[in-house]
Amino acid sequence: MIDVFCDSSPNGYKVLIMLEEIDIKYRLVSVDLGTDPAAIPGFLDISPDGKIPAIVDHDTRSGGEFVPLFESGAIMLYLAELSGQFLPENTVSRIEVLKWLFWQVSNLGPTLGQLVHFRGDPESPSKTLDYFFSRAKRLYQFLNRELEHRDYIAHEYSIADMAIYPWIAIHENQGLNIRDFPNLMRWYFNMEDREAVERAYDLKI
Ligand SMILES: N[C@@H](CCC(=O)N[C@@H](CS)C(=O)NCC(=O)O)C(=O)O
Repeated sequence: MIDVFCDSSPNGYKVLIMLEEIDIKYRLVSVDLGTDPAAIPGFLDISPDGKIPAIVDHDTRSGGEFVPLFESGAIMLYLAELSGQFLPENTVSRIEVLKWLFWQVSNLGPTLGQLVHFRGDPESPSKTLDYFFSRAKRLYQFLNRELEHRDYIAHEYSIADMAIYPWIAIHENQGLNIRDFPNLMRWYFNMEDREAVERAYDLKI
């Protein structure tokens, strides 16, 4: 059994989509980030900086140890290795997926996260808003170009698509119109139609 500490934010949904895709039992522990993280039993033992998502695998599948993990990219990788799904074995295909996964956690997520943060603060300077908006638009344009000749970002459906989707799902909060990016929009609606994605977003968190 895997415990998943999560809230309804993009970093959390990445992990929930993956868990819904694979056949592994999990228990969702809802985390209200507005409250004291120390009040959530076990949370800071798994995620000492109080961030979600975090998981602990109580089964001793991986070498006889419990596995506590924070950082969504590491969690996605762990679940892919555990299930043997959504991360190809072949080195060239595997590294392609990891390239996009690292790109998501180091570039797409932080940029779009900052944009959403500053857009939500009425005191944000327009210079800051303009900066993050232009960086975000560039990332959307990049994804749109990359998806022109393929259905999924690393060719086959993978943990990289699952990591990217929740950030694009909140495009309205970023002031971006998905219809301005037709290849990205096609990918987005494909993703939205997946049963595992629907189930993840239907969860009561
Ligand atoms: N790089 C981390 C980011 C995790 C993160 O920033 N999570 C946010 C919610 S989306 C959080 O826990 N924020 C609470 C805080 O910063 O105290 C990951 O990909 O897991």
